[in-house]
Amino acid sequence: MNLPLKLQQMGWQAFFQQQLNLDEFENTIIARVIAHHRSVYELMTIQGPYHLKVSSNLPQITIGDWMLLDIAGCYIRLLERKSLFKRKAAGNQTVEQLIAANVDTLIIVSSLNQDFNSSRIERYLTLAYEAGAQPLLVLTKVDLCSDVETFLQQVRKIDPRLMFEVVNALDTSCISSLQHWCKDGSTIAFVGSSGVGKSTLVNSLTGITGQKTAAIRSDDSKGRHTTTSRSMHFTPLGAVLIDTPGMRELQLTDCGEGIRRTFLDIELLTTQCRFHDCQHLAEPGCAVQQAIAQGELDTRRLINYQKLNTEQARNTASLQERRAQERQFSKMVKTAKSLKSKKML
Ligand SMILES: Nc1nc2c(ncn2[C@@H]2O[C@H](COP(=O)(O)OP(=O)(O)OP(=O)(O)O)[C@@H](O)[C@H]2O)c(=O)[nH]1
Ligand SMILES: [Mg+2]
Ligand SMILES: [Zn+2]
Repeated sequence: MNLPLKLQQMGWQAFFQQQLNLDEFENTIIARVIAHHRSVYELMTIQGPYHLKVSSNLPQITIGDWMLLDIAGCYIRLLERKSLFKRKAAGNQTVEQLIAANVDTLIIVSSLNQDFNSSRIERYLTLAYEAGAQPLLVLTKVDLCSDVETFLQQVRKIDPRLMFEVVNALDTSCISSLQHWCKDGSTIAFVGSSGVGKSTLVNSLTGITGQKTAAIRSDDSKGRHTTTSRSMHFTPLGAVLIDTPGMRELQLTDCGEGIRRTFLDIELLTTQCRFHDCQHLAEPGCAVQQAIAQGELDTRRLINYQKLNTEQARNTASLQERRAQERQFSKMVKTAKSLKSKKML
């Protein structure tokens, strides 16, 4: 895309516009975060690229965020987010990591090969609903698949209303079905395991081979983690694309609502169980077990529902505990500072 870009080509929408007063609109620089490096945020503005140094004085900022800068390029404030993706950061510590902000559509990419995994798709769906983004499942490598229907049967079991597209990501004519999602001003993020074709899709939709791609391992269809950081791309269609690295670990926190929406069928069944505290194991009058016995619900789906619920509850609880500890610590520091300033320490 030729620079400079118009605000709309950067994903600007009325939701953000209405957060600015006239003075701000005339006297500030509107910037979008297009990449987050260790020490600097890369920004895009209508005047071209900008940089902002990462500092502990700034709030948590992530790719996709909108912010206002003064004429000198100094940070003023972050605009309210339309949507926010986050996860528990990988590793043992319970800290939240922001993945992307202001995403309208989350494209969940899965290959039509050994990578396909219904439980992983449900995990991403939970993330999309929790964040407030529209999910779209894109099934790649149709050109290498001899039995698409078997995969589609599994997709329908996840949710018969789930929107999906089947594509060869390397074939630009084949991805035309994705073009109506790529409307002016909309922001689309791609997520999915390594090697499923996220960067290939971004290249095909932007019309340039800007993103490096690499062949997957032939023995188990696993990718090689070719993309290592999140990046934003502007398209001639008007949409803004966010490419992400294949995440090894996507642990959920604070995702109760997302789980409810992803597993609406199970949630509805649980209301019909005879006992209100039914664990859906072997209790009499359990509507969930009855649906399994009648072939209307997969045991796999129930197990994943319970697993994600337990995981998000555990992570949310330890996150709250950590926040409480941090609040207590900062209170202690404040008290110590004020005592010191009064020369009492
Ligand atoms: N035949 C075929 N190959 C594809 C398709 N989509 C992607 N590929 C190939 O699959 C390999 C992996 O694609 P990438 O786009 O690098 O995958 P990625 O999801 O970005 O992977 P990471 O960056 O590691 O997360 C590349 O060799 C692509 O050419 C497809 O629809 N058909
Ligand atoms: Mg990639
Ligand atoms: Zn039950």
